[in-house]
Parts: sequence; C-alpha cells; structure tokens
Amino acid sequence: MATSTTTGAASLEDPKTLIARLRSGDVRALARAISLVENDAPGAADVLSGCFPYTGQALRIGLTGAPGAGKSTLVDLLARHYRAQSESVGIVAVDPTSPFTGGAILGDRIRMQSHHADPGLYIRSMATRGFLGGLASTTADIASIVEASGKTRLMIETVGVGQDEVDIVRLADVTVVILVPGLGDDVQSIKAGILEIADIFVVNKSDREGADRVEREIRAMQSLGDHAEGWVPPVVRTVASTGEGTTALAETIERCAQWLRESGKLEQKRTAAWQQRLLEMVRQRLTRELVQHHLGTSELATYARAVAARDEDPYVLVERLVRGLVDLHSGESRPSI
Ligand SMILES: Nc1nc2c(ncn2[C@@H]2O[C@H](COP(=O)(O)OP(=O)(O)O)[C@@H](O)[C@H]2O)c(=O)[nH]1
Ligand SMILES: [Mg+2]
Repeated sequence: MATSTTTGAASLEDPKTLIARLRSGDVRALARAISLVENDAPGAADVLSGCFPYTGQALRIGLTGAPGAGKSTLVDLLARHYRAQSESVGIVAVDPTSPFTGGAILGDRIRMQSHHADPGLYIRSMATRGFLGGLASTTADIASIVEASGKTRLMIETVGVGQDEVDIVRLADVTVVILVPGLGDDVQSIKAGILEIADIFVVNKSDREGADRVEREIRAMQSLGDHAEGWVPPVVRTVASTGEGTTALAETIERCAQWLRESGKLEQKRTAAWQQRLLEMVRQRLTRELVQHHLGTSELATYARAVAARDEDPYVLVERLVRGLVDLHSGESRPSI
C-alpha cells in the first residue's frame, strides 16, 4: 500500500500525529500510544493530555471475578451485543494470574483474532506488575487512550483478588461482579471490598448445580446492608458458554448507567475516582522529580547503605530530600482553583 510507507515509526513518535492517527482509526497508532504509556516513555504525558478532551463520554464497565469465572467469555458476548447495536467497543483485560507468556494473554490474542477486521472493537491485554505509574493508574490511562480512539463502550476486565484490582474497578462507572457456583468460589471467598463496590452481580455457569445457593448468599448479604442510595445490585444469571443471559445483563448494565446518570451518582462516582487518581498522579510526578534531581539509583543505594549502617536517620533524610525538592521549585506559584 502506498500509504503504509508514510506510517513509519518516526512519524508515530510525535504526540500530535499519533493522536490524529488513533482518532482516525489507525490501530497501529493506538497500540503505539498505549505502549508509550505502559513504558512511561517520553511523550506519554503529551499523548494522555491530548487524548483527554476526547474522553468522558463512553460508559466504563468494570467486570471482575475469580480466575475461570467466565469473565472473558462474558466480555466477549457483551462486545458482540454492543457491536450489534453499533456501539464501538474497547476492552482492557488485566490478569495478574497471567505473565506475558501465560495462557490468559494467549487466550486473549486468540479472542482478538475472532474479531479480526472489526475496526469497531479493540482489545488490549495487560500484564499486571511492574508499571511505574501503578497498575490502576496505568489501566485508567490506557482506557482513556482507547476511549479517545472513539469507543463508546469500555470494558475493563480484571481478576477480583487484590487491592490493585479493587482500585481498578473503582475506575468504572458500572461494576459487575461475576460469581460462579461450586469450586469454592462462593460469596465468602471473594474479597470483601469487591462485593461492596458491585453494582450488578452475575451468577455465571448457572447451568451448574449451586446457582440458587450463590444467589441466596448474595441476597442474604444484601439484606444486611442498607440501600438508602436507591439501587439494590440486581442478580443476573448467565451461562456464558451458551450466551444465555447476555441480553438481560446488557439491559441491566444500561439500566444501572441510566440510574447513575439521573441520580447524579455518576458524577459523584467519577469525581471520587478522580480524587484518588489525582493524588496518585501527583505522587508519581513528585517521585519522578525526586529521582531526577536528587535520588538516582546510585544516590539511593548510597543513602540506603548509610541508613542500614545507622549513619543516617531515614526520617531526617526523607524530610531533607523533600525540602530540597520544594526549595528547588519555591519560585513557582501554586495554581489557583
Ligand atoms: N459450563 C460453563 N462453562 C463456562 C461458562 N462460562 C464460561 N465457561 C467456561 O469456563 C472457562 C473459563 O472461562 P473464561 O471466560 O476464560 O474465564 P475468566 O478466567 O474469568 O476470564 C472456559 O473454558 C469457558 O468456556 C458457563 O456459563 N458454563
Ligand atoms: Mg480471562
């Protein structure tokens, strides 16, 4: 193709060009922008900043549950459902049980191929550790880039095990918690924080024995809580392997989104998420500043030795480092609100 010669790596380095390209549906540019952010490469902040004006419109759906609960299968079904409604779909799959070489990412690659040639759908799998900006923050940034490429439905799929995962689903507008009967994956074994943030419960693998019991457990748990807020998380039964319940789930998600919008809860939720994220962004920025000016790897090692040898008081040292950073910038004024 004549145009492919102009899409060389060099032209993709410029943030403005990159954004223009990903906005126009160039999947390579989208992948490149995501890599920049994943690697915290130069230009990443410009790309994110440039994408920001194109975000905030899509519905963000977080789906979480134990490994093997059927998350990927359900996300796939929902994606097909949304595509049939002419919504464009972005999927960010985060799975700590899968290193890059592992099965889940491979599975996701195969999944992606089954949607091959559909420009209205984009799937990105992330390994979960080792992001400089923190997992939840990086996931949120990637979701924003995917949204900026024009997606109207964003699904964030994550295993509901650790605090990182709880932080990820907090970024979603609608949180779907997927439970399954048997295998010890009952309500009690799911991280409590996850249950608290559920907007919708799914009992997947309802073809198996024990679905009634899981649903009863959810209901029993709900009867203890107070639902003054006006939304009692509904329980939707699905059989993802046959597609049963997909439409009901999609409708429940829309109903929840509508309630969130109309009650003002959506704005509250997003504000709360930003409050957490802003703090995280500032923390990240300060750390980087400190590392650049006073605390490179060799200095850090020197300080660590000094502290371990009891030659330095770490509390005094940290205070001094932070003071040094503040003094360095003391000429600059604070932004006003
Ligand atoms: N029997 C049954 N199997 C299912 C159902 N949903 C998913 N599975 C199977 O469970 C396995 C794990 O599904 P997957 O979507 O990869 O789970 P994930 O780890 O949560 O993403 C796959 O072999 C699916 O085919 C279901 O409703 N019933
Ligand atoms: Mg999966």
